[in-house]
Amino acid sequence: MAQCIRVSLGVILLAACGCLGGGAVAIIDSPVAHVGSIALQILPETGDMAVADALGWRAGIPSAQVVVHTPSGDRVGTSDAAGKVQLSLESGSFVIEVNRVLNDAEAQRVPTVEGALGFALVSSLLVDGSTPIPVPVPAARKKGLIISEWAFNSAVLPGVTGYGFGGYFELYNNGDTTVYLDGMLVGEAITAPFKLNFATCQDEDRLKYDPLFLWAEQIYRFPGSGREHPVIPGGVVVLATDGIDHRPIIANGLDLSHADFEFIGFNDVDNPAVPNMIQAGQPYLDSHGFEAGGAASTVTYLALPVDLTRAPRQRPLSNPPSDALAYVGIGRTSMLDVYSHLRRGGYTFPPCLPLLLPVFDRESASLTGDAAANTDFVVSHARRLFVERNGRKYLLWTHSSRTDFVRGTRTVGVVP
Ligand SMILES: [Ca+2]
Ligand SMILES: [Ca+2]
Repeated sequence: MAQCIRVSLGVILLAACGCLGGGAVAIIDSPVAHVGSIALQILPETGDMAVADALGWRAGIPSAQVVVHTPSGDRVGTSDAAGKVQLSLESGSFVIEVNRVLNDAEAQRVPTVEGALGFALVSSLLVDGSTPIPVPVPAARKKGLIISEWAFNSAVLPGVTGYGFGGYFELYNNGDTTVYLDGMLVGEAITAPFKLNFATCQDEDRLKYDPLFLWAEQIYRFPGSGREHPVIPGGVVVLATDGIDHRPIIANGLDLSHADFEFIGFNDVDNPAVPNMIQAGQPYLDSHGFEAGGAASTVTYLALPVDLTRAPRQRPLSNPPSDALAYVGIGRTSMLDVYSHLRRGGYTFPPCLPLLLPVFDRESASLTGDAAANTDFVVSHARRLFVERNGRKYLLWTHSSRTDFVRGTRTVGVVP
């Protein structure tokens, strides 16, 4: 999912697509400001044709709610029976939102194995005067066990350094069958969002842009040998850096002493009432266990059990002194879910984007606040509620963090 950024440079318009490895740069003679009725063709994504065909929607998604956010206000419409919607738009790059929830009759026409709930998209829309503009929209699926909330923003203690131990993330069983956590893996994969003085962007490419493996230093394994840690449909699992009551320590701290699991580091507290995750990656990385989101960017993953003794390993080119530092490859087919987040602005160094390949996450979210880090401590990134059916809440999973997650206040242990 290339994000296209347009910068006006006098009489020329420089269109730079932030694609993998840099991307194409096109010079256009002059800026064109088309104002008028533009047709958007709301289509199913190519990977979702089994869902689309069951509904007869291959050529277009009908009755989809479409919103395009422009500087002069939102343009809102609903697609017709052929999936087309006419909106008044000028040229530029805008944020587009599309939502289409299946009704009960439609849901029954789709094979159960697809787990489809509808279609949804939040992405960039490039309006350049051509019409109609195709807008491929992925299916929203139940999927199963997924990451439902992510809250690893550091707090700032007055007169002290940052307090990064009050964070947590949450899993939710969005499917209709019980799953077992035993042996599953969680952690953070390489992010490398910007170019450092001693490295080029390309140094990290073989780790960041491997289509077969997500490469991670941080790997934690759930305890249990098979069926000791079930999660029923609609069940929530909280994983805290420190499963303690943070309220006496830090303003706006949470009581995480009832977390389902906690992480243990080399200089840590250990609440005996909270089961510990098992360190399975680089052992010396974290003093208190898993803390995601260094520099406010992350690739946080959830994976099926993997025999790590047989997993591939390699060292990053940009860290020659760190001989002990090895990244472990976790296969794409073992990935259950990935939440990726890209900090918006504030980089001293040039960015190296995207964070990861779309096969792992179609587009990264970017939900950083503009305020200082200590105000973001109370903020979490939470998966949106998509539909409630038969008393069950189904969250939005389209394999795109940008589409699926929103910024909000923390709701530990509770889904929206
Ligand atoms: Ca800990
Ligand atoms: Ca413990």
